[in-house]
Amino acid sequence: MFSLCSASSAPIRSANRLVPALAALARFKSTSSATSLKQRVEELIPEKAAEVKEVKQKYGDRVLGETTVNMAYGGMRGIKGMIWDTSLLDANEGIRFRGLSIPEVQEQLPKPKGASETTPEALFWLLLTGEVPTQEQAQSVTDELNARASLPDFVVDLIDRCPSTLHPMSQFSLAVNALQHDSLFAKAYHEGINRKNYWDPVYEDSLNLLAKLPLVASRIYRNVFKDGKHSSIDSTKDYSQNFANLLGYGENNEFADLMRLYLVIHSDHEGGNVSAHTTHLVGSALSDPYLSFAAGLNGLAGPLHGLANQEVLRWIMNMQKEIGTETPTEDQIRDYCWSTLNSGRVVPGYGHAVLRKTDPRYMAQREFALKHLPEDNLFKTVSTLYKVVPGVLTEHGKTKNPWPNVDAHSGVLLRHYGLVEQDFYTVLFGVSRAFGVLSQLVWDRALGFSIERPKSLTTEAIRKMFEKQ
Ligand code: CMX
Repeated sequence: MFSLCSASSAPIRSANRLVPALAALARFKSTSSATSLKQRVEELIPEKAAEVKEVKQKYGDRVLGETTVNMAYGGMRGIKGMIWDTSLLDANEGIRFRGLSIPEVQEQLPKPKGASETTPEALFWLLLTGEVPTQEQAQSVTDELNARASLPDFVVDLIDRCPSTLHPMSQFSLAVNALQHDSLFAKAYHEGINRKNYWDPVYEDSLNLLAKLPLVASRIYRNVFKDGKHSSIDSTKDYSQNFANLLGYGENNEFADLMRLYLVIHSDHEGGNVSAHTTHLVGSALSDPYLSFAAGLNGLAGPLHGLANQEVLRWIMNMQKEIGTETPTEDQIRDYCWSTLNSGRVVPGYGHAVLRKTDPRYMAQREFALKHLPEDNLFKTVSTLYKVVPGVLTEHGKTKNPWPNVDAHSGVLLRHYGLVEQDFYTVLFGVSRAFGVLSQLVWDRALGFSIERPKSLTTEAIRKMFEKQ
């Protein structure tokens, strides 16, 4: 499956335009009869290691790009300096998971019986192997996760003792750090595991962590916003249905489908974004998956990253309140955008560091809304924003990308089904993000990636460097 021709480059792109999609997608079919994900990953490791060795031998000295002084000051934007095999972001096309676009993932990956959307379990198989799983393979991941879904008593106690005024993301990060108590990688390292085998306990920790996340997240939700009563995992249901049940919205099949969609599309966005890069960076010091992911969550909690989804809804609702209508006109929205920009704030949910077109994750959510809630007033406002904001931001002239990102749409969907507590939204993003960053973390250790240590400079050093010339 892994070939020198990167899983996320030319062939599938040309499949969109030139050759029949089915022929191109055949390469995503597994050639293995492995029924367990771990078995399949183990089969693939030598193949992938050989591929990396070959690439390093052939192209190791080639230059990937230049680094300018502005890039160093500008958040390292555009510097190519990291390997992230699970997904690749194209500025115009958006994200591809192992080469598959979001619509292709929705179409190709198996869905549970009665569901309209594919699952994060099926996506996890794709992210880890580069192969579209069969129904049975996806189900095997569901079964594995259900079997591992329980929390140690002290973690339950820890979450229950958090004041409801502590932000849900802080509680989430706290609980994930506490789960580190049972890290198999940390234990194996302490006992002197051979570095060739690092990936094995990292895989186990990752599965255990993924399995526990809905219990942690829903416990926080029900403690902070509801009655503090909790239910348990139903081993006959998929991850998203269970998560919907735990949150208290499981009776609504549309909400379970929304969870499936949400958890799939927020999972991975190549390696340079704050939550992915942080997880990868901390993991490179051989911190275990719990510590690495908790670090990533702390980055996701920033308002320029994952917290933007709560900011978007707050901003829209303030706008509705200030204007005095649930369905403001285009002119009213335009004026409100300008007042936000003129007061030195960003329009949340718009712009992106890499993307230069509308985020396909936004479009996937918009399509869900058009299908299930076309008459929702908040959705109508989100649609009007889509008409107005790009023009305003273009006229404003600062942002390189005036188009909406994923966070511009998620809140309106959650709110429609009654999940109105905005402060919880980034926790949902975090549960999803775990699928992406943990699958790459398994490969980081399987391929023996180095501890990260880029070079930094002082301003004075830069000045001297060029004054000399
Ligand atoms: N509203 C107002 N100004 C914006 C803007 C927006 N939505 N997006 C970018 N800009 C401004 C930047 O603040 C920057 O201004 P300065 O030069 O004064 O610093 C300028 O435009 C250039 O920025 P950029 O190169 O286009 O974008 P960046 O890579 O610096 O930042 C992002 C990307 C997402 C942080 C930015 O677009 C932003 O703040 N958007 C709003 C918050 C948001 O939606 N975040 C979620 C992103 C998705 C995610 O990670 O979850």
